[in-house]
Amino acid sequence: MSVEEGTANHGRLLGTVHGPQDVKRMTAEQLDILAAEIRDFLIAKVSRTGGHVGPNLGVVELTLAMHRVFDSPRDRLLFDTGHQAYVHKILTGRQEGFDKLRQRGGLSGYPSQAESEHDLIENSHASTALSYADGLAKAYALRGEKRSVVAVVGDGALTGGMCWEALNNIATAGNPLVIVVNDNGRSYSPTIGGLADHLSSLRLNPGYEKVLDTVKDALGNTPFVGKPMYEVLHAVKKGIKDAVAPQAMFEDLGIKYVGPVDGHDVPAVEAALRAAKNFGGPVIVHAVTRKGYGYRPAEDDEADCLHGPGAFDAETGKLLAVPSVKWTNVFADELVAIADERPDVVGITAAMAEPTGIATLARKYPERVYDVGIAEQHAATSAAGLAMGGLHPVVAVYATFLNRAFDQVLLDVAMHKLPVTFVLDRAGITGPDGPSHYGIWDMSVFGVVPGLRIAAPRDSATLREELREAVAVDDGPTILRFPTGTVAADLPAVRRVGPVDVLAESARTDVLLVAVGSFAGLGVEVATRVAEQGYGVTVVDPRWVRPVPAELVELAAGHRLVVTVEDGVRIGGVGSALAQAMRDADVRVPVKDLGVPADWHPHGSRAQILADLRLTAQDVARDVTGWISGLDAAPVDPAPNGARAQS
Ligand SMILES: Cc1ncc(C[n+]2csc(CCOP(=O)(O)OP(=O)(O)O)c2C)c(N)n1
Repeated sequence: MSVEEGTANHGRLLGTVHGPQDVKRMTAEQLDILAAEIRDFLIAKVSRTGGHVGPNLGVVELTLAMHRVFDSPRDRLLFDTGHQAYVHKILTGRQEGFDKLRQRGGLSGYPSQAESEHDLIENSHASTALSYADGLAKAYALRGEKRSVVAVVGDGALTGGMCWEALNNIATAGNPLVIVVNDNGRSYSPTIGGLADHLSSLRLNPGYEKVLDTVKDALGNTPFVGKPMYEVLHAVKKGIKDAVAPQAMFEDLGIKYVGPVDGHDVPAVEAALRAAKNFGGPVIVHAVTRKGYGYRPAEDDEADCLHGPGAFDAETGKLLAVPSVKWTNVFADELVAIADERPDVVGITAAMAEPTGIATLARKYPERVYDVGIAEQHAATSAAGLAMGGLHPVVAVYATFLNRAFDQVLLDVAMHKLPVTFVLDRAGITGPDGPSHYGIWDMSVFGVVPGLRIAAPRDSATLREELREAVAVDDGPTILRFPTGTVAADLPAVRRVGPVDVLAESARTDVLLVAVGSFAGLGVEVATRVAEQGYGVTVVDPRWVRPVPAELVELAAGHRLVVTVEDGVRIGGVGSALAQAMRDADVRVPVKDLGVPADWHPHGSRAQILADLRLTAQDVARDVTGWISGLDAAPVDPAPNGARAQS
């Protein structure tokens, strides 16, 4: 379908859909037209706002069938990760909201209880839906409620270990529950072998050849992933059971398997879902879909089928934003430069090679990069093993996703004093993806890990420098964290004290402003504004924020007020750690720590959210001026004329 063909439908049927009941009434022909209109709608709207267009184009028919067979919200439809719930939103009365998708005050990019009674899981971290489903099914069984629980999970999300923990429990509990595997072949994983086992029961199914062709087409173009999975499927088809090692797993678990069905054939999916619904126990429905289906630029996009682009041209699928040098690019290029010099340096990604920049290393040194699937915990402990084996792994993940691997970083890596560098992209307030995607916990959570060093670069020069310092550490783990978007212009230091960069100073030493990472530029601007009120501000970038540099404590002792500003939660953050270090050293200078309150901050642009949190140069300058002038006014100095005049 081209965009023009789609627009010819004018969305007439879609305009009549206000809730799932309107879809239940439709004929097969109407459903075909509706599916085309939904694709049109998705492309038109998401091309303006940016968002997860590819995954949603792939689940149009699947979602239609789910809403026809089940009765949401009484029956519970759960979307793993939740990035593929746009069609569900469209069918549950939220079409108007798409004009402000992922924007401040507009629709969330994930399911949201505040938006609709049809939504339940808000967490955008993958591989959780089956565990929620297990719990819900148990609760309904115990309470005697007859409600279906349906979880949609992608083949990518199935690479996460939680899914397998859940399956184990779902099978044991035996409660009625439908697991829809949305298999678009866009990830590979060891778990695919488990799924493929069930294909063996399909050799007698006449539709199998057709579905297999679809799979082959979809997978053939997928570089890392496609081949092994296709080979497994093919081996099953030929009856080479040995090719799929965990053959007995699902049988032993006792989870019924239906499929594979063509996920773009509404009647076929409906039939499978009805069979699953009536079975009375846990059932896996294996639907084969194509990511980006029906929109050529997405289907043809080799990188990620337009998984989650920014605003794009609806005709061509090309991004509208002018390319800029991003933090990720600087990291990716420097990592390759380091890898050129250090054959022991290897990269790990948890299913995000392109977005984290590890793909750049993989293109040059494919044998030195490991894509572990959506398995951050495994990534950390596998990195521990690599380090034990004499290599220096660089694990590149989004800051929000490393939270999962806390125990692995703490005990498997740090307790063994292993040299592993964790590179956290999208640290701090990120924006449109909302509360579960913010990378605001890392400095607090990982700050408690003994022997772990954390660096927060402020620009491309310090990113390159600190990455080199990190991979030079050979007696423990390091974290390097930087935000999303365009990298800040280089901000050279005026001098360096130990690891600490002094970015600005004046004759007066009223305030020590500790500007962490990307807030360095803000710090310098604050100093200029506060200087206009007659106060002198020394602005420092600690570069390495954990452990707290002794030099930072010494600098603090030479000022009347210390102010910290960081792109992370205040509790346990850099400010609080510095205050503790100062107490330990008996440095009695007041500390004000600015950062992100520990709360659920709604989606919006990064700039809007920072403004809401009063983390702008103007607000910080106003606060700092107020605090330092307050110190002058306070009767703390018993000496006559102790109060300073404001100049
Ligand atoms: C714990 C975690 N790690 C990484 C991600 C980033 N992520 C979002 S969607 C996705 C791929 C999901 O693939 P799949 O489940 O097959 O869904 P598809 O987009 O193909 O429909 C990844 C890696 C995440 N959401 N959660």
